Amino acid sequence: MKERLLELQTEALAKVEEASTLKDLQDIRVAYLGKKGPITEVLRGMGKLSKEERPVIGELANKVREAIASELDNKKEHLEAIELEKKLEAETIDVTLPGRPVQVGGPHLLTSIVEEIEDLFIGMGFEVREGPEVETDYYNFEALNLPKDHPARDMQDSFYITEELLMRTHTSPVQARTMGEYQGSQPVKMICPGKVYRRDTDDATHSHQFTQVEGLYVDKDVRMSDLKGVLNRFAKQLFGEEREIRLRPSFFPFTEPSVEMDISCKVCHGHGCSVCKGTGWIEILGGGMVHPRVLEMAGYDSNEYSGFAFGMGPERIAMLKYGVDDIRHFYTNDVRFLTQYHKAK
Ligand code: 2NL
Repeated sequence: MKERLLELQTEALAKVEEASTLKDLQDIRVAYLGKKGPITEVLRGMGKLSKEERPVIGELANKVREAIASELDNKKEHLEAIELEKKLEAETIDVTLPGRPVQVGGPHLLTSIVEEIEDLFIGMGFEVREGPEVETDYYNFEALNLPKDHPARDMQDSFYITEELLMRTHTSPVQARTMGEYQGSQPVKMICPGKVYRRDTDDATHSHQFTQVEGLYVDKDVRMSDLKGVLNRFAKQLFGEEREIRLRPSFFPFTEPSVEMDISCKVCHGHGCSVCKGTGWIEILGGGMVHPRVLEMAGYDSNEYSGFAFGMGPERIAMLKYGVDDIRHFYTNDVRFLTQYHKAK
């Protein structure tokens, strides 16, 4: 029996030595130390032994069992360490690999243009003001010399909400509100950018919702030459110092006299091409001297105060500056269009 136990120990230790996986070790543990294993079997047969032999064999069997168990534990620790090492190796991060590009957003072309226009006028001492998009009939029309029966109201088919409320058709009501607040007590020098709404069928050059930037300068002794000087600086800074401007007579109900401003065509330098339709000039905005009735309605004495006003469409400005051929590009938000202008300035 003693020999059998020592034989089992040698055999088991040899197998532990050979084992290369944790599963091998588990199998060896079950085979040698399990309930149905050979050592348990030896211990079961101890009943047949003499009184003197029994403690000797019992002690040896326990020693053999401990020796195998201890070797199994050692080997297990060793295999686990190797496995961990392998896992760490497999999971190493190669920091020298190229990174995955991330899609970065940027300002919308319209936002960039409006901000550029704002910066130009801030530089000439204008204040930026905003106002409501849902307006009263009074501020949108009446205060701008467009009484209820005025034929010019037909020109601007509007989105009405009630008889008295509508989506503003221009940003002028923001200026009428500002003048109305001051009631002739101080000068006004402001621009107002924002969304405006008109009942129109959308196509390449029309949109039922678009943006406008209007400007107003009211003070003592403001003249048409001040308007021309401010707009000339604006046009040259936005489109290039080599561009020229010209003013043509026009009509708006809220200005008298009224003008339209053109800039010289960059493509043909004034000789005539398809961009300027053969004229050498491109129309970019309208303006004029604030109508005395508009000043009076806001509480300004038109004998003491005068002013100029102008309005432009940033979509049109951006289309001219960047050669965009369809106004709908600003609103359909195709990323292939939008991302082209992320670095534009
Ligand atoms: C255009 C023309 C214009 C104005 C806007 C204005 C505002 C006040 C008083 C007088 Cl409070 N006028 N605004 C004047 C003339 C033209 O806009 O073609 N806009 C896109």
